[in-house]
Amino acid sequence: LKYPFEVTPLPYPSNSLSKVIDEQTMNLHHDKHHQTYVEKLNKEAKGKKATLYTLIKSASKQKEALKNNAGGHWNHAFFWTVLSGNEAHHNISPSLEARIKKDFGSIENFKAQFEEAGKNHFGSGWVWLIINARGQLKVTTTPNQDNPIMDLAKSRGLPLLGVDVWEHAYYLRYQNDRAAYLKAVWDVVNWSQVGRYYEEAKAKGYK
Ligand code: MN3
Repeated sequence: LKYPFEVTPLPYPSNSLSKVIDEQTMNLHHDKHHQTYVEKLNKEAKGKKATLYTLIKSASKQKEALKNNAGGHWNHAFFWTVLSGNEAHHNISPSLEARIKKDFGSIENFKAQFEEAGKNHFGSGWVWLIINARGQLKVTTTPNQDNPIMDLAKSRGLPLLGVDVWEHAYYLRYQNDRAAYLKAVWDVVNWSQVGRYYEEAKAKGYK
């Protein structure tokens, strides 16, 4: 992805996650919030030839506004792909399940750690499942629109799953109850896609 950047349509109807995330939230989130990050990113990135991934990876060298909006674009584009209302996408692949059990003890422990990290993250940000350069799965959070690919992240690696914990992601239905949103979101995680990101990361040497 390079300048000019654009928001692609959601990969599913905006009401298809409604058992967990209501249609209005999805429409506002995709059509307004994500769109605004992309518009601001295009102002900041005008004339630059670098890919979105390169801009993000070198975040510490970028202007604050470019970093924030590049992260906003990457994070949201990623987020849409790791959600699905389709039950055919809700099973964890055997290889990823085995890895999660190895690194977290059990799926339940992993989910509890992920929810706890997201709940305790102060202010706006994201909670992630990443695979780091040593091939370990880790749960981490990032502030604002930072992400674990950025060179300035406290815990770096490739994201396999990311959940937006900005209030705009959950406020209409869950109000201030971020914990309830995080507990509910498992019902719409696209584990098929998360499993593909895991296989892609292994193919890149993260194992
Ligand atoms: Mn958001």
